[in-house]
Amino acid sequence: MSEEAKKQYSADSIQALEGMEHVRMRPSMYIGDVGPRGLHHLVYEVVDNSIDEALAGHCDTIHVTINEDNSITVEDNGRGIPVDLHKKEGISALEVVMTKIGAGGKFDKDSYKVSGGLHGVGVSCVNALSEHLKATVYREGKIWEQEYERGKSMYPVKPIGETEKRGTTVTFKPDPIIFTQTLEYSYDTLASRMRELSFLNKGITISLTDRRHKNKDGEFEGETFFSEEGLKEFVRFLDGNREPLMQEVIFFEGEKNDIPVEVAMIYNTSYAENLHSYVNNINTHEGGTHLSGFRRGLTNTLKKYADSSGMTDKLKFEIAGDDFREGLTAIISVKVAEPQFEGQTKTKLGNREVSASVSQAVSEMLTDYLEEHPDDAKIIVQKVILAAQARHAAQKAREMVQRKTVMSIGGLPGKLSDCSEQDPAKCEVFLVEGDSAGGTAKQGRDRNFQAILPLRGKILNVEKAMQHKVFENEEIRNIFTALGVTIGTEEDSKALNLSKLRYHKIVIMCDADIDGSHIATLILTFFFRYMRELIENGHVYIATPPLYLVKKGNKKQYAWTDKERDEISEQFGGSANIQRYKGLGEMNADQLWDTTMNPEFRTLRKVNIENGGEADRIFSMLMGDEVPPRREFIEKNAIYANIDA
Ligand code: 0RA
Repeated sequence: MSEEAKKQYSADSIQALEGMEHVRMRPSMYIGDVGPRGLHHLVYEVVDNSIDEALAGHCDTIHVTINEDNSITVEDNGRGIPVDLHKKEGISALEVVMTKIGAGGKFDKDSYKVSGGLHGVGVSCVNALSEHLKATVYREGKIWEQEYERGKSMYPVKPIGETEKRGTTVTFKPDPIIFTQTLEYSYDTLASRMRELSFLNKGITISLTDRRHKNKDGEFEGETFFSEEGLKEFVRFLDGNREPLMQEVIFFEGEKNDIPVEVAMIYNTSYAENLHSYVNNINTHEGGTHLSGFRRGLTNTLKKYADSSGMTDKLKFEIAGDDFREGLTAIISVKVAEPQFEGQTKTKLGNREVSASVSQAVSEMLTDYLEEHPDDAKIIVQKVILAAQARHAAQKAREMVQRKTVMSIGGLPGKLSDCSEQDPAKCEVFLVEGDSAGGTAKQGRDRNFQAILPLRGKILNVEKAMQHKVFENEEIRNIFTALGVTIGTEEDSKALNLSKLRYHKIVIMCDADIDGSHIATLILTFFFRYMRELIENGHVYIATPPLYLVKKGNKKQYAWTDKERDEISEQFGGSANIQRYKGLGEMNADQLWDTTMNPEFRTLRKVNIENGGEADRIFSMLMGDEVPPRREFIEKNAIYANIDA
């Protein structure tokens, strides 16, 4: 390097550092949080760069490895990140990509970056938040390498050998100074995202290897994901536990005003609406303009078709938007050059122009589809008519709920033992299985801020019930009124109104056995289908009562697992008296308070939906008609596996 170049090199390094330092100072601004979620986002960010290279047509295979030390390696067979001098920056392009915030891979002006992590921040962020990162580039016959410590390059990019290969390999180890909560990668979380990416980007092979664990045959655990049919397969995967109404998944793709739109959908015998939407491979949990465009396109097209078919002539009321989506499972995936994300979790697409594009694209393509598939078209219209009739009945039932609400004393259900605090942010309500446990909880609670709502045994399985049955159900009506949540507006019969939510913590408290977890799952299913925003906004929790009380002399301690039980017993010098709690009812009020309700000592598990598709599949499996997969799942007692992080 010349003196001049050296000066430039260090000047640029300093400037780059400022951006990188900022990432380290405010990591959450860039990756959302520094808990397990942020930790996993680092992987997605790196993989997204390889996906972009694949979408540009230069790469078809991506290998992701969880190494023994919980570092991650992402390897692709793309063109390799350029290593030549970046004219403006005066350093290797590779170093620019790795150390400049916002540099991304935007050399190619023609190929807009379509994928991108939740915040689309680029691999330099990952570098800044890693205690060590190594980038290796295989390109034009040579191997190049550069390493970094906490985002600072350790030496200029150097050639280290020759190769026939092409591609980029990045290995990074998240920085323990930043990720203080955990550094441990979850295989399942990564696998579910890699599977999702393979469905969203058909034709790309994505493998995941876990070098921390070997299977029986002495091989590392892992899976390879590849989808030939993309979204079509994704829909079949999501609906694996439901009964389809048609043989083939409806699929169409096209482009409108430079926005690529892909839709796969099928109707099934259930009453649930299952829409999953993606923008640039990001799951838009909160929906947005693309989703409303899809809804409008679907409604208009089906309405037109139904009217012209004459099948709806005898109907005495209007068909509503919802009716077109009952029993519909659909995935809509769009690519937007400059997406604007809004909403609580920044997963709602805000770009106004997208709505009309998607709506037009869907209308045109669905109209063609219906013309060409009259049998499917007929099935859909029949399903829609049934849905409209059921909704009509449901509306009557709902009006009854509202009237009852006004009539009962103070508007609250008689079974609710309310708390005295008035500020919802400070209030908690425990939904407790059974009247007897409800009684204990009522005695044990702190009545200042804790309310108790006992629920009778098994609550209704909403996955299998029609909407009007759900609204007629007394337990469910009690939940609505106790929480202060109302549902339904003129335009949208399922719109939630959370503005009068009476408790910011809603705690499901059930026995720590199979029955208890089944009941917890029923309640969760209800929240998932009818009050999903409560979960999304982080209001829903699961209490964790202990399994054992270990006693010896005047020493006693609770245990939540068999291992804990044995350890405590040993601490007590062995031969301790062990009481197994078969249910909440066996605990007295003090014990319940000490172990499960007292904010100082309890553990509440917050329910969150990391992956809507996965949660949807699990609920439809747990609560649907097919018994064997449900039994197997419950027996493995991993009920909350992918629902609760
Ligand atoms: C921009 C230009 C070129 C390659 C890439 C980006 C690239 C970036 C990443 C990140 C991970 N893997 C990647 N593979 C490629 C190459 C342009 C050219 O060769 O003309």
